[in-house]
Amino acid sequence: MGHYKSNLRDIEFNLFELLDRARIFGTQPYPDLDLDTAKFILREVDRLAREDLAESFEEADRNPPVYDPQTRTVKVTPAFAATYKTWMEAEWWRLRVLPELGGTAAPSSLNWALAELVQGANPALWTYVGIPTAARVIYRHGTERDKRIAQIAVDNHWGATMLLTEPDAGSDVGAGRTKATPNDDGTWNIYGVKRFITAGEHDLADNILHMVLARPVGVEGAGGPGTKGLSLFLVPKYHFDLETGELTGERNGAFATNVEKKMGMNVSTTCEMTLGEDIPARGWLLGETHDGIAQMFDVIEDARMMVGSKAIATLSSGYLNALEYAKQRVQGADLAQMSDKAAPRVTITHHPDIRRSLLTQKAYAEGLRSLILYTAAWQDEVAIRTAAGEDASLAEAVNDLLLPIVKGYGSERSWVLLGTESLQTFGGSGYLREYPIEQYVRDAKIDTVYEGTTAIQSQDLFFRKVVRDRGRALNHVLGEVKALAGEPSADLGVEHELLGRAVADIEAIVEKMTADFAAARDEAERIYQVGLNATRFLYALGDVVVAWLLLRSAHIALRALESDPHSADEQFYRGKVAAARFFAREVLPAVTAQREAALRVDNFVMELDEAAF
Ligand code: ST9
Repeated sequence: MGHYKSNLRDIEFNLFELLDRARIFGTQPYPDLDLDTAKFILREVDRLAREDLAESFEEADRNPPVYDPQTRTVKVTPAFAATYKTWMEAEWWRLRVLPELGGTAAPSSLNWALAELVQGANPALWTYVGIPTAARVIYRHGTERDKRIAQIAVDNHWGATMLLTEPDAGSDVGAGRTKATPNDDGTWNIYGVKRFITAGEHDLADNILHMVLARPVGVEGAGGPGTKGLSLFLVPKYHFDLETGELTGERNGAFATNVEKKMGMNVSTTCEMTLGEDIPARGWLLGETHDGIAQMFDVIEDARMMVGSKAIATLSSGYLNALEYAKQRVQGADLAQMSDKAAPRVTITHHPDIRRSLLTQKAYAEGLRSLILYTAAWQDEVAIRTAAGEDASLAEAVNDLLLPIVKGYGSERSWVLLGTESLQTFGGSGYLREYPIEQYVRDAKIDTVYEGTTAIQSQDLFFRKVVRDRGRALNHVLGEVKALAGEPSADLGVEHELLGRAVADIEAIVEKMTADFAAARDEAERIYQVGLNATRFLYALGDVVVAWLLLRSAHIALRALESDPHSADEQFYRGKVAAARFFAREVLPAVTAQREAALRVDNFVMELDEAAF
């Protein structure tokens, strides 16, 4: 048996019972994908993930890619190369490719459900299959020439990367110094060093298309300071014929000059890329417009979703591995017989703290899955409304609001719980390489860091998704939460009350942060108080949205149990109710504590002399 334990039943519950996705298949803009086919794909990818894609998980970790500084090339271990080939040949990745480029239009919700299965089985695999996203962004923003490049890249299964980060420009992308100068033939030469570039060099694909942020020099109206002065260039590893797509055999000047040694995600190459050092690095300006950061954010939004999806995929498998272990591991007597030294030993699932831990893992894993698929359902809504020529602005705003929660809150909760609960359930064995959990913990830590750290997600959430949006999306979501909290419920009355209180807590935190933000106009230092509360707000809002989704799920489960109390799904539904009840009772009261802490925030932390730290 492989390491990966998927939860297809819960994925289907979310898609078809909670989010009512069945109704969107076979209709615009997904006319070619009916519901039966979608369900078949889910089952097929689930099987493929568990039986095939998971196979190289451990070997690829123990045998990281080998970098040769002479040739500046990388060889990926054959076991992982075989996994990559299996996924590419299965062709399911084409569900993410635009129909204009030969793909099949599929709802985001289906695609992110599939992403969970793939990333749960082999978390690094997705980082090598960036081309559907890259091609979509290139097609959307590009000229006819760029659209052709996107087509060539898809047809030839090229790799794709995003080159933002530099040694002195991490979170602060606008500090980037990579430069671009125009050539007479319409191409550009790029010069600079990029760092932490995922899949920057490897031997899995014939070519790699780098999406590079660089600052044009000597060009009127472009190249100013900060992110707004950056433009986006398409820079291939190998030159190719724009007509036929065939590689010319000529190497372009974008080379990996180092591959990092890391804590986890070992098979995913993290490269230093040097451009234009010994031979020119030539590329094209995407869309012939100097709008690089906005274009790149089209990629980043997808990648942030990807990171959240990877994190929860790992947490879910971590939980299910821990559950299996706990059901078999005999240790200690039942607590109720603790004074009887001769009492029979029991499996650890009998112990209260293990039950607390397992339900914590279950509630978060399932709640975070709901959060991701709920977000994806808003992405479906954007596509459906746009195709119908209707206003999609609310759907866009809600998706934007949820993205930093998916990425920031999702990755933090997953990484922490994998360490404190999933690994802990195994006791000392969790620390051993014999079980997959230690690798899960190592592989998951990066999720809180790359694609914008948690601090960046918190700031994005408050400044951009709440303040700049004037609270429209937040009020919409909180309005839905309040509506459920206000409904009387015989079964979940206490939980509704707790949810109602937690929404009020969120509103109080937002009020305090908004007041500080407004006061900062006259008193600049007041903005520090917003900064001090930003991560707290991200986590608290995440907990409230997850509690709401779990409670909605619990109501569906209660209705199902009422209509057929002894169905094959009885325990599944009872588990849904238990997860919601547990989460509301255990987690939501902590939101009240966060409110108290948030309201007390002043500037003393900022005024402390550095020497006192
Ligand atoms: C990385 C790689 O970490 C991780 C690898 C993951 C695996 C990837 C897969 C393999 C690669 C494949 C590549 C291709 C395909 C990808 C497929 C993925 C599956 N929403 O607030 P301002 C824009 S990479 C939308 O003033 P500052 C907007 O245009 C490194 N747009 O910011 C805005 O203008 P306006 C990851 C946004 O103060 C403009 O930016 N690095 C958003 O200038 C300026 O905004 C990071 O993620 C948004 N949320 O700059 C960087 N925010 O306002 C983290 C901004 O007019 N740092 N824009 O609309 C940040 O995000 C900073 O906040 C900052 C600040 C750079 C934006």
